[in-house]
Amino acid sequence: MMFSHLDRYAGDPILSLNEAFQKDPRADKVNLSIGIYFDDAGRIPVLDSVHRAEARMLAEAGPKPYLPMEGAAATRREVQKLLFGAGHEAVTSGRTVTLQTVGSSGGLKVGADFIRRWLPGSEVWVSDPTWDNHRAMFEGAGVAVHSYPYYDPASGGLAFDAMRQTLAGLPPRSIVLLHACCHNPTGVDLTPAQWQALVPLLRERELLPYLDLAYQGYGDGIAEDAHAVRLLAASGLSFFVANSFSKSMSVYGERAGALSVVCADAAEAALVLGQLQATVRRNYSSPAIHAAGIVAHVLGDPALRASWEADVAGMRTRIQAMRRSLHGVLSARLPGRDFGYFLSQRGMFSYTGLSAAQVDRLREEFGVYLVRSGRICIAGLNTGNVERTAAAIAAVL
Ligand code: KET
Repeated sequence: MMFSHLDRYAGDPILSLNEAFQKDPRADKVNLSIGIYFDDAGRIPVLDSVHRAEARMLAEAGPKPYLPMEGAAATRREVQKLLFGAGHEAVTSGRTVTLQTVGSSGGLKVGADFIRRWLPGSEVWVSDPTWDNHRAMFEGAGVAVHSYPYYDPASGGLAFDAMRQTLAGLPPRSIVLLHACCHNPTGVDLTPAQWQALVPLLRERELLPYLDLAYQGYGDGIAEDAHAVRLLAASGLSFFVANSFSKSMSVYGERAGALSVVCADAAEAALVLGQLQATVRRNYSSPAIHAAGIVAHVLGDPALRASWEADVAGMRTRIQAMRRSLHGVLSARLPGRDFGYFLSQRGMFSYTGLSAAQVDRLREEFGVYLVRSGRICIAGLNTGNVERTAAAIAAVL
């Protein structure tokens, strides 16, 4: 018996719930658990741009060698343009390195391993609350994780002063994990003015920001949602950014993502690239060639790019419409309560303030699945289920 001493894995709070949903036999069940965009018919869309990119790749029938550790050159170039904007000094100067990674999760973990090895005294501060896996990944890399105040339950908004106060007291070279847009799980983002106000603080305290950009395009727009990335790059700070195409291209299982590190100059960037390559080699050796092709074609071909941008706008607009419907039904049913947060929170998620017991009731009595923190994935709502889902939420509130 080699393994009988193992702790039983309790399961992941998000992924296990999604599995439980699949097994639920009720026809009218509603999946608001995992961060996946479903269309109005409740399906994961196949974007036309992605489909056409894949058709080209199939027609080309190219060989499938190993990619380099850092991924495909064309993909990395397109990611840089997407994140920083064409011609940004941080890119043209050569002081930014970008690796195509195995989803943004792969990028986050490679970055975490790199920090553990090369900034061994640094600890990570994540927002309270954050995506559960942030803590797990950094702790898994051997980096201690703490939190800074972020969500203000009283207002359903941002506790910005408390956040700033905590950040102002951190030791130099602490890593500050920030959601670049569409905060998961709360939907509460910093305004451009608040991002601007963070810059001098990050600089004075010598903090190292680590941006997670998993929902680009779901907030205000593709370029707009890169605001924080471009602001930090223009400010001259060094920072990390892990970005995902899972949601923005609806390619979850392809594992398409990237990790970029903005450095002081090109010489430093070359050192960083080398050690990131070494980190990748030790983890998964090299990323996926199919994901590389999708991203490079969709971003690099003007026609596919235009089609993709229109699809992202469509996904964003549909989510906003669902926010309005949810707000409308709940406000009508419970007139004494303020549900304005559904309208001000952005991206795929909102924090409902529902307790774990209320979440359990929603699942058991109404077949409505959401994470026990009270996070709701708005993209699981559609014109066919939003009214009864809102009614169910009103019933347990
Ligand atoms: N960052 C954030 C903030 C995030 O919400 C996810 C996924 C990822 C990174 C990972 O993305 P990827 O590029 O596919 O590795 N979040 C959803 C799914 C999950 O938990 O894995 C979710 O929160 O439901």
